[in-house]
Amino acid sequence: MLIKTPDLIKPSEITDRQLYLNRRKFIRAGANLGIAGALLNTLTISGALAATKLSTVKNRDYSTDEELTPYDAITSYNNFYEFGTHKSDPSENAGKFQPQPWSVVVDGECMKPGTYSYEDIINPHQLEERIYRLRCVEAWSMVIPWVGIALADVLKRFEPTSEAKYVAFTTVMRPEEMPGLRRRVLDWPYREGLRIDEAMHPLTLLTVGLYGEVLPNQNGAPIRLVVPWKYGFKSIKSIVRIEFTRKQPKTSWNMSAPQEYGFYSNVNPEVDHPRWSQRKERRIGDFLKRETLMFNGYGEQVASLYRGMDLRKHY
Ligand SMILES: Nc1nc2c(c(=O)[nH]1)N[C@H]1C(S)=C(S)[C@@H](COP(=O)(O)O)O[C@H]1N2
Ligand SMILES: [Mo]
Repeated sequence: MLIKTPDLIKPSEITDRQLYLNRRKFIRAGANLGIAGALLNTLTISGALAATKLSTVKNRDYSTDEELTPYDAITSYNNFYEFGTHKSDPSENAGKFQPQPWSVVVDGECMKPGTYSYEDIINPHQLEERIYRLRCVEAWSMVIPWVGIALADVLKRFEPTSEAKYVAFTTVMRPEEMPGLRRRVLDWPYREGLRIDEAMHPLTLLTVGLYGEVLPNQNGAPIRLVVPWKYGFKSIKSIVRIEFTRKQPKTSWNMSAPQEYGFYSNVNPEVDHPRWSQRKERRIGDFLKRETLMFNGYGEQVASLYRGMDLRKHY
């Protein structure tokens, strides 16, 4: 099987792959224009390294069939404040970031705490493709073909105890590679958390790729969370710590503006953000707005998690 992580690729191969991708792009363009491949060798190698292909099985049960947001939009219109607060900052500033080698500290209420490498956590044979809607709290949305593993399958291996009521996640903090950390727009490191049943829900994905290739740095390489029924900020990027806790953990946006961002942050068109409505959203690429769906359209699967809870209070 042809699965490689970036640290296993020799520089010679990277060059070949970049050339291959450039050629593929060029051939596509050339085919339309009716020109031959004679110019191919003059192409220059530029830009970020090409991504590595991942072999996956598509999970149709957990995929929407809506039109995919183009790769270029998903990878150039980002929120990743460690690289800057403008949507174009992450793709422009994340080139220095080193996502390999990688390790994650697992601690708190579990029987198997420790420091685990990327390879310990991600079994390439378990990778699935899942096409999810992502709804940002800023009222835009995308449809993204993620590659990942159900978070539950990863967490179970650490054997959480009965005291594990929540799971807390932390993003890496590398000022040398992440220029956005210089400004204290948030109380770094970026932190997020889920209740244990949310973390164990089969829709919750530990994500390592998109469009069948490893995650670009700006999308949270090498490991990020994706929780499709919650606002995008719950989907924490570049995770270096997973802690099982008894108490509800602190989360970055809640600490920064508690009246605007709650712990749950389920997509909810009925509960406005104090400064704007959440009733509608603009799908990136669309002209007209569309209605936002309760739980981002995943209500059938997740509504039962919140039975009996006042979702205006627990926003
Ligand atoms: N560490 C970290 N994770 C983060 C963010 C961030 O600024 N830092 N932004 C969040 C927000 S607001 C959104 S909408 C999604 C965006 O993910 P994408 O850029 O892959 O679309 O990432 C989330 N995860
Ligand atoms: Mo967001």
